[in-house]
Amino acid sequence: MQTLGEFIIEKQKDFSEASGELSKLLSSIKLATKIVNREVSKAGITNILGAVNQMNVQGEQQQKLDVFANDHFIKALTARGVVCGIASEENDDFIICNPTENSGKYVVAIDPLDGSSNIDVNVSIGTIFSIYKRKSQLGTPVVLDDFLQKGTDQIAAGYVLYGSSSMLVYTTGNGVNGFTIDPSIGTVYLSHPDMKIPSQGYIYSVNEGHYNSFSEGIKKYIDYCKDTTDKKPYSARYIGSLVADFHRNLIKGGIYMYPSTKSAPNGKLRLLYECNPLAFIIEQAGGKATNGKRRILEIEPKELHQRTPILIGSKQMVEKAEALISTT
Ligand code: P6P
Repeated sequence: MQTLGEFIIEKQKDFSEASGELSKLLSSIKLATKIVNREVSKAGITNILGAVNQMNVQGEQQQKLDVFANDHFIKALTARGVVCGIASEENDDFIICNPTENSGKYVVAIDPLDGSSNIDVNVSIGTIFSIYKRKSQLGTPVVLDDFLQKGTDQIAAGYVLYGSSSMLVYTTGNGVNGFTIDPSIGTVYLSHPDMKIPSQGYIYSVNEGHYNSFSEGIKKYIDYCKDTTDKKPYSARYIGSLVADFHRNLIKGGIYMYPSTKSAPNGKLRLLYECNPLAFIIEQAGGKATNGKRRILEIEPKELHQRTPILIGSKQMVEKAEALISTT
């Protein structure tokens, strides 16, 4: 089986102007993935469980593994000199990498450990990342505008799922490929080449505890999912861990929704380092991602941690939801 390292080198030939910097960046993500995976897989037996007494920019209790993951992804991304700036869910402001040279060609937006509230109950969690070319001049410090680029401008995007087996899934705009970590030797193998999401699925993922505060259109779609008069019944599957729900839907078909609610009018999920990278991946896999009215990748970012409602998954399911939303 081909390793991730061999795959990155082979695919580098797809980019005639490739100077190897994106390959170096992807390899740094591979390194951080293996380090975080090792800690996540033994979280139960080290003192890394539980929360540190800090709150992150989201006002959420930071879990120790959050901090560990954030530190190691930032360290790995900074070490190779190809990244000039990082926007992380765990940091209020963006990070300037290598401020003396500012030579990095890329910026990265990352959620180092999404779903971390699930750590203590042993539910799969994930890392989500998005890669852009900087807009500002090489040699100058990275600026906010380098991060506020539309999702359509992403160079690459991916996620890591720390689960029963841990996987790295990513795209550079030429399809989606999944790699599985062999923990016994730490090698990462191409296990899911050219991933495609079924255009129709029978799984819907949404926190129905918020049902009463959803819009009429979202309620209509959820009622449609439950309706069995003239269609096969759907299954409700909601793990409460975005990467786990997303990955299952990518493989089996399905739709994940985090709509706006009365208390969260822009939804809960972040545009830069959750919705845009997953939207890039799902479109490359033949699926669709929208805020209910607009393609996620077309949304113009205004700030680092801005939220957006999201419906993402099988094309026909997302389109059915959009059609019902448009009638209200
Ligand atoms: P709720 C985890 O905090 C997360 O960001 C996603 O991983 C997950 O899908 C969602 O929030 C769960 O949110 O409001 O349903 O508990």
